[in-house]
Amino acid sequence: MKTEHAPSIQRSDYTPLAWNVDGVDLHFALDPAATVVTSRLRCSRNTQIAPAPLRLLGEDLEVLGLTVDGVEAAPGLVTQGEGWLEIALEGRSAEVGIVTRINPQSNTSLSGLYVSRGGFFTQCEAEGFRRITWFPDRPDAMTRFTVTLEADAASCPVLLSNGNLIEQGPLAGGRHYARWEDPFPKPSYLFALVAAKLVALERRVTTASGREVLLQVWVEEGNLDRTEHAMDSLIHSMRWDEEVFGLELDLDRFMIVAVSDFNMGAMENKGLNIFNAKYVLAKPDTATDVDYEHIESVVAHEYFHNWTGNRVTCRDWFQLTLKEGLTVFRDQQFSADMLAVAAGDAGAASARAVKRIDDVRVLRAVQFAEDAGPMAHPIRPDSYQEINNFYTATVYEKGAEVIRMLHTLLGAEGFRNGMDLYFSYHDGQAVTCDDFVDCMAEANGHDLDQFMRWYSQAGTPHVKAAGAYDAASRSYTLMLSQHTPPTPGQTDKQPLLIPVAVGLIGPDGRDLPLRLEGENHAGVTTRVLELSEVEQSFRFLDVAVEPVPSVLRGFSAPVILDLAEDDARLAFRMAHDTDAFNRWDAAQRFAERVILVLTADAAAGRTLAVPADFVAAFRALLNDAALDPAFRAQAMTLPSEGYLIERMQPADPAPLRVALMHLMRALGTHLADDWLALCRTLEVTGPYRYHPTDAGRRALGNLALKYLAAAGVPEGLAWAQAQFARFGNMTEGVGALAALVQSASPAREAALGAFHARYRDDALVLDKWFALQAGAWRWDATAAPVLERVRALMVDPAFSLANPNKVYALLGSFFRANPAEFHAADGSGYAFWADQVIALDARNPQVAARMARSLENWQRFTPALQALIRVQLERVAGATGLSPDVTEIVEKALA
Ligand code: 0A1
Ligand code: ZN
Repeated sequence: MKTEHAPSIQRSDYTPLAWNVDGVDLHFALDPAATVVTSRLRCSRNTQIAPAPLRLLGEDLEVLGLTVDGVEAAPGLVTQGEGWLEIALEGRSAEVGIVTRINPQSNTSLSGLYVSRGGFFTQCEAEGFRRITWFPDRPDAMTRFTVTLEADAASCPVLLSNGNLIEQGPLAGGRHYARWEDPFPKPSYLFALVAAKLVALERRVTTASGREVLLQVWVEEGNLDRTEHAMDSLIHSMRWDEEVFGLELDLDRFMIVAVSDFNMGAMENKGLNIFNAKYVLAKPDTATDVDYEHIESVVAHEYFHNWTGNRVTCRDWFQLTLKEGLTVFRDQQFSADMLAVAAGDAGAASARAVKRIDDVRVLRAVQFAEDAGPMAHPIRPDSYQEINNFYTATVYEKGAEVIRMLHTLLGAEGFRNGMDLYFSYHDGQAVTCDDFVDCMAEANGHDLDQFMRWYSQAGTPHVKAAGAYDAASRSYTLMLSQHTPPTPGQTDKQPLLIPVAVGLIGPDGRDLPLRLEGENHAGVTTRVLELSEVEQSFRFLDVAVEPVPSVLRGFSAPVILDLAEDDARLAFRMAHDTDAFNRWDAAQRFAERVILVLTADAAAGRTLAVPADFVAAFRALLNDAALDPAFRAQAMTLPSEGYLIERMQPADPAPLRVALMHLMRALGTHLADDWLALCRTLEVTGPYRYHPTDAGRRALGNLALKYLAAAGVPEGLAWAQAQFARFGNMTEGVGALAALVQSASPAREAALGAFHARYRDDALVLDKWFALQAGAWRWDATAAPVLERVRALMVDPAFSLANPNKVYALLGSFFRANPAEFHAADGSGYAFWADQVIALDARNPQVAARMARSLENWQRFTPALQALIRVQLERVAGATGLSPDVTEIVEKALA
């Protein structure tokens, strides 16, 4: 454990390295309790700056030896402090030798070298390498690595590291070794090793330039039949990056390894990507369509990092969005293209919109909340206490939106030119966000100075839109204004450059051609306006009739759009907006309005009534067979509770839940015949395939069951039970189970029991079982609080606080996906939260901090809830030996 109050690290404090490590030879004598790491660093002085000692970083290391140029380092040469060690090296170059001993088996933080199910694995981003050996563990220290692994041959027959295998063989005492050499200099955060009992699915493919490369997906033996989809995803990613960005795999071998214990999704270590097993393993019987989709995008994400992250990396961790925002944007584009191609010409636009909706849902529910709370930070933060706390939705998802805006402003070709210039200037370097945007500006002759404010300003901007039609001059004026609310440490906000895509819809539901004042060309029906001032108006000419504006099409900027629209207008756009994203958004806005009114009525004890107009508009969507089922499923899924809580002032989860249950029941009851008829048209025949058309049908069918089950419609419940009894793939199985769990049906418990019996030995499938129960609503008013179930599940033999996936499935779902139960009026959820955060922190601070964040926006809630939360936040803040990770979260929450 580090110091109790971690100091804040400032972006402005960056200083270059005094010594480069040109090469490192690492030798690992692997042993679960006592691994000896021998390291030889070939150092050369950075002659550009004033002489200074070599500074190495280390954590929880036992030093067995330290030499300089082969001679034991004299004590006077070495100075040591908390987490660092400096060696006063002479001359222009030196070789430093260090031997350390570490205990991987007792490493429960899953950062550094650790043991999982008998194998050795590493996780070095962001600062895990310093838990392996002393090193300049920062991303601008780029080094050529040669790695020798030595381990017991029986328990660890497979020995992997980055780059190329150059030698391997047996050793005495039942041990063996392998030597790997990575031809590319890299920062230590991209180092990886794996020593375990694994098998691989292999493919040989030829790259665009004609090189044959070996691809491997390594898993435990029993999981080999679940690797095909990850391999296909990898091959598709390779092809896409060649075609879209001209980027080719630069290694002879590319490996993916699945591990059961992993804090995050996956890690892009050079040539040796290590994945949370959840994002590798899939077969129809165990993985849902959504799992297949996630695997495809995570495999792509890690693969794309090979160029955006690895070949060009970050100068310091403040630049994290340089690699993450860009790589998320790339994986989003890849997934959209994959969906569009599979959907064919007729379905491509809808398929792309469905993907965009998915991404925006996450952004609005998670990132907007982050931007409105105590952890709000710009996509390029100015300071942090613990870097692990900054792998955030802001850095990743808002960062991707910022890249998307560049793509929108510069066009696909201009963006590609900027990327080409970026690689031509910076390949092999550790650079900054400014370097990236400068390349975009230079390649396009575009001034992006104002655009850079997106990198430095936190908070979600509000864009207000208001239109006025002038029949006499046949013109329509759209007034746009922007305002970004203050965030911690940033009270004054400057106007941003915001691309606002706009269309005007005529009374017949068709888009009108657009001609902006001062411009000649007419004909386009969606126009990207550049809002750069606090307030600006845009005048459209030759507008024959009063139009309905459709603003922020495709969600062209990560902002909150304030546009006054009455119910009739929302219903009109819900039925006619030609921009599929905005059509969905109109449905969401209408639903949000209805839900917030119902919530206020519930809080005041008034009778709840769902407006007939809303039900009619909803019914029209449900029955619009011309619409792609995947889109219909999106449009009829209500806004998430997390998002709605952000829209309430103050947030009160109990009446919100009452409102949501009432609305689900009403839509299930009033539209029961429509839902049942829909179910009959949606069945997918033939063997399971992961395909957007089939997935869309299954998603809509499962949604129909959810409404029917919520309303207790007997035929709907019977349908769910029948589907559950004979499900042929996990999407149908979990869909039916979810519908039963979200109902008052007595069949609920039997289904949960049957599911457990069938999958008791399958950890990943059981995660779904844990998550469903932790996220369950109480449809039966006599049922016990969900917290009781969560407590009971914690003692289930399949549950373990040591496994992050289990923690996220059970505790994460309860804290984040079940606000009404978690925020119970007696405060029991909060006391439980504090107990778990403290218990987790002792073993895994990163996981504990992620759980701790579920209460960071506590000041949104009612005064009564706030008072209860404060007590628990203070209890956690006062716990002894608290990690810097959790300390930063709770201190910022309480500040
Ligand atoms: N760079 C990885 C995610 C990752 C980040 C941090 C980790 O440990 C603290 C682990 C993985 C990615 O973007 O996929
Ligand atoms: Zn990433």
